[in-house]
Amino acid sequence: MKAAGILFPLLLLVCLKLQAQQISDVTAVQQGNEIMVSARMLNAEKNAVYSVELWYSINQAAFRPCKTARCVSGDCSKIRPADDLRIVWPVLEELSGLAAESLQFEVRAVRVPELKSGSFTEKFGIDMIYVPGGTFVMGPGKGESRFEEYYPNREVTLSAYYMSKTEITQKQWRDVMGSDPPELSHKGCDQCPVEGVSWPDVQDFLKKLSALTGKTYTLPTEAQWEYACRAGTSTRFNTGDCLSDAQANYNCDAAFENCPAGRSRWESSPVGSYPPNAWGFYDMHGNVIEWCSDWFEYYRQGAQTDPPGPESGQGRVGRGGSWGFGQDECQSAWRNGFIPTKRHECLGFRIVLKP
Ligand SMILES: [Ca+2]
Repeated sequence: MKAAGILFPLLLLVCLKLQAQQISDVTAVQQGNEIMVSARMLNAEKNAVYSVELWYSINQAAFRPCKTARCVSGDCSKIRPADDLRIVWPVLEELSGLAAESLQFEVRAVRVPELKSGSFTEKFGIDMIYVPGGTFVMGPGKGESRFEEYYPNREVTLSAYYMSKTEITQKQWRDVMGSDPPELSHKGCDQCPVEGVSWPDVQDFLKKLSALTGKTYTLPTEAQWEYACRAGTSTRFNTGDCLSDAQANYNCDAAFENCPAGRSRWESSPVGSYPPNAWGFYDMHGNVIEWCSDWFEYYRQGAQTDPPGPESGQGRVGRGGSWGFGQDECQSAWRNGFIPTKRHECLGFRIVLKP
C-alpha cells in the first residue's frame, strides 16, 4: 500500500440532506495517507442528537460508509452537532491500489431519536424501548410478496412491552456470558450483533441476563417483532417499498424490480449503522436475522391477542433478513423456520421485557 498510488484527478463533492438536517460546504483534501473532509451542519436542532457518517463512492458506484473515518473536530457520532466538522479518513486502512479513480464523498447526518417516554437503559448498555400496546394488521402489506407462509393478514392486538433498540452485540453477549459463543461469526467486532448462536444458546443468555438483572427477559414473539418493525407502516419495508444500501445491510444484488441496486457489505455491521425506524429500532431489516420465541407454522386465521405462536413445531421463527439475504427476505412480513439447535451464520437476536 503506497500513498503515492492514490491520485485524485477528479474530486467531486456531493451534499446530502436528510431529515431537514443540511450538510453544506463539503471539501476534501488528501494529506499523505489520509483524506480530510470538512463540512458544516446547518440548522441543527438545539438539544437534538445526530449520528454523522462519511460515505464514499468510487467512479460513480454505489456509496459505502468509510468504516475507519473519525471526527477530529466537531461532533460525529450520536453526540450534539457543532457548526464545523472535520473528519479524517485513513484511506489506506480500508482501500489499497487506488489510482486515478474518481472519489465522491457524502457527509450524512441522521437525527437519533430520543428514547420514548418510559424507555430505559439496562445493565450492559442495552437500551430498551417502551412500546405501548396497540392493534395492527400482521402479514403482508400493499406490494409485499404473498407467500403462503406470510398469509393471511389478520388483526393482532398486543399488550405493552419493551424491546431492545438494537440486536444484542458481541460485547453485550461476552459481558453477560463471560466468553464469546463457540461459533461466533465475524468474531472481534464488538459492536456487531452476536451471530451464529442457536436458539438454546439464546435461552442460556436470557436466563443469565434475567438472573443478573432480576427481571424476566425473553425473545420477542414474532407478533411483537413485526409490530415494532413496521412502526405504524404497512409497506414492504418500514422505509417504503424499497430498501437502499443506505437504509440497511442486506444483499443488494437481490433487489425488487424498480428498486435501485446498491453495494452489499457481505458481513454484519456495527448495530445502529443505519437510520432507525420511526419508533427508534435499528436494523429491523437486515444485518442479522433475529430469533423469535415462536415455533414456525402457517398462520391461523382470525384476530388474536398477544399470540404466543403454536405449541410445537420443527423450527423456530427468524425475522428480518440479514446481510446475506435479498430484499424479499428483508420484508416486514417475511418469516422462516430455522432448526433451533443449529448455529446459523446470520442469526442473532434482540430481547423483550414485559412491564
Ligand atoms: Ca436485524
